[in-house]
Order: sequence, then structure tokens, then C-alpha cells
Amino acid sequence: MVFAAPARVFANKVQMQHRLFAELSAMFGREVPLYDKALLVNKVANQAVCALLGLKYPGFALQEEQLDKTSGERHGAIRIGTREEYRWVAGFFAAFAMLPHNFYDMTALGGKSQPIIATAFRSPLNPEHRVFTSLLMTDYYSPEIGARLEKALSRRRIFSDRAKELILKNEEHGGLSEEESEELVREGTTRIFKWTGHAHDHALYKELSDAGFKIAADVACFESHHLNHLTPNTFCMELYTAAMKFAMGELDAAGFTARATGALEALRSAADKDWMKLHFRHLTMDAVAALPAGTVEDAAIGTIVAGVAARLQEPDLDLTKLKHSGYKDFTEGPASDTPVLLRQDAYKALTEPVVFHEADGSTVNSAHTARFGEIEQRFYATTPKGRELYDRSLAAAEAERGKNPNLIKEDFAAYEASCAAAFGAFPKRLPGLVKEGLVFARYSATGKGAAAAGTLLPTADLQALVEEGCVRFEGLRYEDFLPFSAAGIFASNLGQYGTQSTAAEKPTYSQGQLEKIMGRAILDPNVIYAGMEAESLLQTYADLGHLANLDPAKKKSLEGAVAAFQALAVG
Ligand code: OOG
Ligand code: NI
Repeated sequence: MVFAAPARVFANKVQMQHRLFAELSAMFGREVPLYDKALLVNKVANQAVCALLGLKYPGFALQEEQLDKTSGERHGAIRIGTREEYRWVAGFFAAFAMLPHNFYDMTALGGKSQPIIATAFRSPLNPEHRVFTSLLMTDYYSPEIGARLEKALSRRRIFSDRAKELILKNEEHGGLSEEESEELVREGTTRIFKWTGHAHDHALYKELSDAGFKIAADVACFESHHLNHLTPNTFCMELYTAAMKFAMGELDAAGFTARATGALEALRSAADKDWMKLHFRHLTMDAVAALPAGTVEDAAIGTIVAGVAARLQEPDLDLTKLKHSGYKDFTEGPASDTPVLLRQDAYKALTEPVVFHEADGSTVNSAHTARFGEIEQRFYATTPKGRELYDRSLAAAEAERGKNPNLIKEDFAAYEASCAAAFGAFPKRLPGLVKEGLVFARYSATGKGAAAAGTLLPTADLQALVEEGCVRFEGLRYEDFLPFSAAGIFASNLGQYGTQSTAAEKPTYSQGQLEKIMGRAILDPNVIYAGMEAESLLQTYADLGHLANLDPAKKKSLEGAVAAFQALAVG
């Protein structure tokens, strides 16, 4: 008699992904005290936001545990030196259900270019964590520098034999046991992504840094893919930024109070029910719809701001005591009143001690500036039309900023107004954004719509169905990165805007090249967003008994979007 082998029990990859990021966050907190403090400032800011929302929507509250969970999302960034390492990194993330999304060609950003191509690893559906993963392109430099970089890189071994064994095992079997996954988490936090404070070849480091090749120095002279930041999300970028600047000594109490009051006044009006659904993913559409309306008096905002100011003045949040390099000058992304894509800000990279180990056995005590403290707030995912408008608006905002780079410090309100003007073409609320086809949404038939199925007027006009209360929608959240924002973050940390190629002819790079390096296809997030929207629309029309009324060309295009999405086989 032949017995079947017992089925393998694999650990749940998404649960292990949460474990990985909780452990990475703990690791980063031990390594970078300012990071832990920044998380605490974010918590104080988020609690203040929740206090305001509790007044606007009486009954709304987040328990401590839910608050930590809701703000527990993280994205990190690592910079990889070789193609082989990149392939292993892709395999590592696959063990945590994180697949490559989007190709970011950072070499093609004009004056802001960097010697890097990248993708971001995340789960395709409902992602919470991501890692922006760069690959240093050594042929961006002159052959002489390129060869020296490759030589330095060829000496390091970042993945242990055991880590490689686990990665291969996951690939072969499609999963790992709980113990094996835990082991791989530990490989990540104790070796692969760990900052060691040790480096090699100080002469090369200095030469690269002096020549303005700071990213190359950050990659080639180190022994691990040290995480250079780990970004939490915030409910209110404006409040958080003001709080950090206050805690770091860049704003005085009066300046903080003015900025924080402005931020909460803006939030009082912006935080409609669509905003609530976007920011609190654990709430259902019905729960959000049922939130009762309250009022937020000016005095209540004053009390909340005073509470935050008092908390920030307690000794444990006196960040002037920690060595730091200040806060970034401006927030990357759209204007603060425009809820699309994402907004990001950061404290600048810290200068940290590093011991260089030389070939002759001697050591050199030096320092390195690379690790920084980013934060972000995510909004609605734009359609290609919305993205095009974003790119144009951003260019206008940058041109304005270029005219007077000091405006933000001299007159914050005037600076905000100039950003808002550049993004003036965007509606400020979800219904307007959806109506103009600027953002993706997920539709559904309402109870009223479903009950009336078959008896409704034969219309497939979505807008009319929404206005009649037969259809509702929620905005899809943007889950990816923005290359120009990334360039701005790189720039503020490297103290240089862009790295020009020193190759005889600047090379061009392609998505296919990175896919070949990984041995994996890169997913196109727009196929996912468009597919989710199309799937929901077809279902909605079906639920309303309206599928037959749909224009055949429209139906075909929706079915095409669904087929492209399903072909990714990520559901
Ligand atoms: C990556 C910066 C990109 C973002 O949020 O856009 C990034 C890096 O500095 O290595 O993390
Ligand atoms: Ni980042």
C-alpha cells in the first residue's frame, strides 16, 4: 500500500510579511533612536487627528491597538550593488508574498537622474508594506570607476548559504514552514538589511564621495543592503511635519500652534466620509455611511493643538537633544489640498560613525550620511489621465518654487497658496475626481439599486445611477511610488540634486533588463487598479440588471481590463 506524503503546511506569507516588517521596524528603532521618536511623534499626531474625527463623527474612535495597526504600515528602501544580489533579494521578498511592481528608471529624470533603476516589492492586493529596491548601474560611470565599483562589490557576500537555501526552497515548493519563515526574517534583520557601521576601502569611499558619486559609495563600500529608511504612514502630513519641526527645534511654539491649527482646520473640512474610508481600511462602506455628523468648534481645535504642543514639550520628545541634520525643506507630492497619489516628507539623513577596514588590516574611523526618516500619507490612485494632470501640475509647482526657494520659510501661507494654485485643476473631493476620470474607484450597487434591479430606467449612465442612489463607489488607494518624489528624497539626503553619467555615452535601461536580472515579470499597477475598477463595474451593472444596456464597445473594454488583470493571476 502506498501512502501519500502528508501535505506540507506552509506559513501564511502575508502574516509572515507583517512579522518581517514588525521586526525590521524594531531593528531600525534600535539602530536609529530618532526613528523611534518619530514614530512616537506620529502617534501623538494621529491621536490628535482621531480626537478631531471623534467630534466630526460622534462615535468614531480608534482603540490603541487599532491605532497601532492602522499606522503600522511601512515602506523601506534598499540599494543593491549587483545583479546576482538583486535576484536573491527578489527571491527573498517572494517568500513574503511581495512581488515587483512598476519599473522606476531613475536614470531618466533629466537633471535629477541617479545611477539607479528600481522596482518596488509589495503584495498585489491590499498591500501594507513595500520596499523600494534600487540597483546601482555601474556602467552609468566611466569604465574606470565602473570597474572599481564592480571589484569592490564582487568581494561581498550578503546572503548566507542558509538564506539562499531557504529562498530556493520557497521557490521550489511554493512556501516555507513557520520556523523556516522565522529564520528568513532573522536573516533579514541580523544580516541582509542590517546596518553594521563597518565598511571597506576608505580611499574608494572618499574618492567616490568627493566626485559626487555618493550613492555608489553608499552601496559599494558596505557589507549589507542596509535599510536606509522605514516609512510609517500618517493621517495628517501637515500636523506631523509641524510637530517634528517643533520637536526638532525648527519651529517655535507660536509657529507650531499656527501651523497645527491650520492643518486641523483644513482636515475638519477635508475629512469627509470618502476620506474616512480611504484612511481607515478596517471600516466598511456601511460603517462609514452610518457615521453620524457632529461639529468641530474652533475652540475644540485649539484644545487639541494645545494638548499636542504640551505633549511635544515633555522631555522624552525633546528631539533637539538627539544629533540630527534637520528636517526636509518641503513636502514631496501634490499640494496639501489635493488628495491624489502620495505626499512624503522626511528628516534628513543622519551622519553616523563608520569604521573602514582596509586591505592591510588597518582601520579608519570615519562617518557616513545615508539613513533618514521619511513619512507618508497615501491618497487616491490616479488614472493615466489623472497622472498626466499630476505631472503637469507638479512641473508648474516646481517652476514656482524655483522662483523663490525661500518662500516656504518666509511665508508658509503664501507658499501653500502657490502650490495649491499649481494643482488648481484637480477637484478636491472624491466625487469630482471620479466624475472627471482622474482617479480609479471600486463601484457597487446599493441596497436601493439592487432592490430596483430590472425595474430601473434602461440607463447605463453611471453618473445618473450614482445620483439616483443606486450605485456607490470608494476611491482606490495609491500603493506605489513616485519617481520625482523619490528623486527629491534622494537629493535632500545626498546634499546633491542628481548624479550625471560619466560614461562615454549615457546608457539607457529598460524594464525588460530588470526582469531578466530577477527572472520575474514586473507587474504593472495600472493593470491592477484598472482591473479592479472594471471588475466592480461589470458586477455593478449585472446587479442592477443593466448589463444589456451597456454600450458594446464599453463592455468589451471593461472585459479586456478584467482579462488583463486576471492574467496576472494575483487574486
Ligand atoms: C530610495 C528613495 C525612494 C520613496 O519613498 O520614494 C523612496 C532611496 O533613497 O534609496 O523610498
Ligand atoms: Ni521612501
